Amino acid sequence: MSDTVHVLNGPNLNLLGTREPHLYGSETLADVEALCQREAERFGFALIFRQTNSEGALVDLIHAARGSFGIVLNAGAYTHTSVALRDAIAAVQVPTIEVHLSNVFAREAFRHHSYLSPVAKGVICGFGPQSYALGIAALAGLAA
Ligand code: CA2
Repeated sequence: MSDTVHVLNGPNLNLLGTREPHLYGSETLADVEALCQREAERFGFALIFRQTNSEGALVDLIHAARGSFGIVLNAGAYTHTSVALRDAIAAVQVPTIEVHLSNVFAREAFRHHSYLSPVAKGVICGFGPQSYALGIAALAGLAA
């Protein structure tokens, strides 16, 4: 439990690799999971990797991460809208790294604001699937 990292994915990320490759690349969510599995093993973490399209279910997945080592969270569009997710992150008191595949600051203005960043340990964006690997490495760095 305390050596487990939860990688949580929000809406539409199940479509990765099937549409909009110019924005999100050609790797699928299964490819991202495999990358996270390799990175987690490198640091001796157990990995729980989940995706949901539902805001409430994502709140439940954050609650389920209570007592774990950390969370790597790509909340997708809920990043820019959800007070519920922000409150869940603050409530569980688990170090949470907010990640994005794309550089949200190079995109539309509405993507520049995140409700989650103020309660996240840190934010990584713009590196494609590598953002997730960097998120896991960042959590591992907290132990050092
Ligand atoms: O860059 C990211 O990782 C985002 O979190 C992705 C979200 C977007 O709303 C955020 O602003 C930035 C969108 C995820 C949608 O994923 C798709 C993947 C393939 C095809 C269509 C959507």
